[in-house]
Amino acid sequence: MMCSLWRGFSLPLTTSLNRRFLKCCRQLSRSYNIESCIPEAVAFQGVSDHSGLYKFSVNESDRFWGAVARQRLSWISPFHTVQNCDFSQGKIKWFEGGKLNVSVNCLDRHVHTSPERVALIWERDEPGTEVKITYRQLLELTCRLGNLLKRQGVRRGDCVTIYMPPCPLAVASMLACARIGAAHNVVFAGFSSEALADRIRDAQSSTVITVNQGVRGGKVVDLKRTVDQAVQNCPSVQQVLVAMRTENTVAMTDRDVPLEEEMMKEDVVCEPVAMDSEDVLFLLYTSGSTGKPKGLVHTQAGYLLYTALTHRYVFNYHDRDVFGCVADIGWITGHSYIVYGPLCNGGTTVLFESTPVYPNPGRYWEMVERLGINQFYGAPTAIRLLLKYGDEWVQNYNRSSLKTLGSVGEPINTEAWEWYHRVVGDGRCPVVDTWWQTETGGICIAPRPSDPEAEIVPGMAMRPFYGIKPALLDTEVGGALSHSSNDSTGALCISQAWPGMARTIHNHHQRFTETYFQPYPGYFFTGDGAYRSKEGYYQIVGRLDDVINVSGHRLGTAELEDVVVCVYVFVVLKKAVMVQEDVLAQQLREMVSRSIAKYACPDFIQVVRCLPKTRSGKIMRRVLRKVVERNTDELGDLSTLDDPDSVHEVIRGHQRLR
Ligand code: 6R9
Repeated sequence: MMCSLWRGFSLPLTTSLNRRFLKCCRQLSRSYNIESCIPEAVAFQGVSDHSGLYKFSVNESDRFWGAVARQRLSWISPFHTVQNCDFSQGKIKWFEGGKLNVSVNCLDRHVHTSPERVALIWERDEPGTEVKITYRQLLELTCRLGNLLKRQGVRRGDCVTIYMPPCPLAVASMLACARIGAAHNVVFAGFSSEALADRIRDAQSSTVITVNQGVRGGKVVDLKRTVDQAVQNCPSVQQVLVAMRTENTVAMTDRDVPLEEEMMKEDVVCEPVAMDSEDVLFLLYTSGSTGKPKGLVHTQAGYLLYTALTHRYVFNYHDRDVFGCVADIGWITGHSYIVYGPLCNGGTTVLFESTPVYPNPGRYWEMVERLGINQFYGAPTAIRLLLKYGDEWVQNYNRSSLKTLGSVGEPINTEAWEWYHRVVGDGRCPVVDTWWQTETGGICIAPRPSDPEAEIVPGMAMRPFYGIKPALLDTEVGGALSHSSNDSTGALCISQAWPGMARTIHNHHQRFTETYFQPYPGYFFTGDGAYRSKEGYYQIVGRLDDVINVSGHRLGTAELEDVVVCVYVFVVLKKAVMVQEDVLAQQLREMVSRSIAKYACPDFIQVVRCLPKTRSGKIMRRVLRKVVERNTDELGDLSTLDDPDSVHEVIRGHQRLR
């Protein structure tokens, strides 16, 4: 029974159950047409063209978001106030008075119209073994899990920790929480037991959901064992639900509950709870540059609306497209663009379990061909890695299904952008470089949020999404001066609220206001620096805490990274490149003085095998800086570090160089 659940999801569904089921859905859903677009929603308000619509969305944000929320979401009862926000207190509330259930919006209403449409394609580690789950099946799994959670004592307002790789039961677990009114706290299944324990303790979870083992890049990982170690130090945990990803048995204690076995005993109908718009949907921990990880809080209606809308318009997603976001569900990208945005839109979304180089560097593109992926969304770090292996790995596969290529997580340097566009997209797919954060909930700046024909400049995030009003503030004078003209640089802030933004840091509202609203009063501060071009397009120049000062000139890291990585340069060479270090150093110095300026020339150049990166692929620059400053006792929070050896190697190499 367990295996069939993982392999084929061939759950029996009797006609009578089916009827009950649909009746339940019908009561909850209103007619919904994914093809209807925003301009129609606000057309009655006299707006017809795209730039007019953007202006309307920021100038008349209540009318804009009110109309879109009524059109796009199914409400159990309507909201009375569109927004009630005050940045000075960090108060953000949207759609007050409204009641809805997120799982109904993501599942039931699509089951009502097209039950056999594929919701999830689970791209398992071994190529060619994918599993497809329809909306009907996903609703069934969600309901059974919801009932199981209730039987295990999970109540509305509780927070369930999910420690699972991307798989249908992980998505069903998230939606089951939403269905019964619990919050979820997904922890990336690559985190150590200490990092997991920290997050479970902070969230005060009584229930953890995990799998016996994970499978990634041909390797089996004992996830349940990590959970066992973690919960030893988590007194709040009363039970661990264990799904079987592999057939290997694991030791079970009194606390452990065999998930598939128990959920199969449950009913396939689970009454959705009517949630207030501002009830918590999930916590997601993200590490700051100092201090403990922050549990950012997202709520129901605003988050769902914002992810659905950005998913539809930034990627130009259309009904029946196959959306392939290769992030992990443990990051905000996975939450917003694998789960909530695509499912709210009734889309088909891919869950990628493997790595970009398993079993070989053609994996992504072989998958694109086999699954017919239309929108591919990945990270610059993977693009840079694949570029090193050469074009053939891409060209071996048919990529004609691709329509849009997305990038997220870091600035995408020109070489990677150009390769992605020319080689992967055959020069015919727009590359959308999407800027956003865990804190923003969804994409805020992207090339084509409103106009599928708009110009795209390589390496620029370009334009704000509907309702997003960016501002560049002067970092030197404490934000007193705001740059309103074009061709200027500053701290990237957002000057009015949008529905997708985080509401607080779990249990630390003061830290929330201090971090995001106090640095520039009246604005949400992103922590990133940006440049606004003469044409008014935005380019992200990297984290402000990464800004480096060379001979009195402020340099954003992205600017330098276009050529090399930093002024103390760490160089990672392409595979099979053999070069003497001093020759390389000379060449790099010449490149920098030619492309940027003489003053930017690096003093030290260190060749390394790899850079210390977070598990989501961001370079941990603060760690590099500490190494260079010889402050290796103060490396800070390393819980997100992917490969601990990388730091030791960098330290050893640095010592050799001095
Ligand atoms: C979605 C995500 C957020 C930080 C953000 C910025 C960097 C993300 C970017 C980008 C340049 C882009 N970032 N997208 N920088 N261009 N397109 O990654 O969320 O993990 O919270 O990271 O990532 O520095 O502030 P999160």
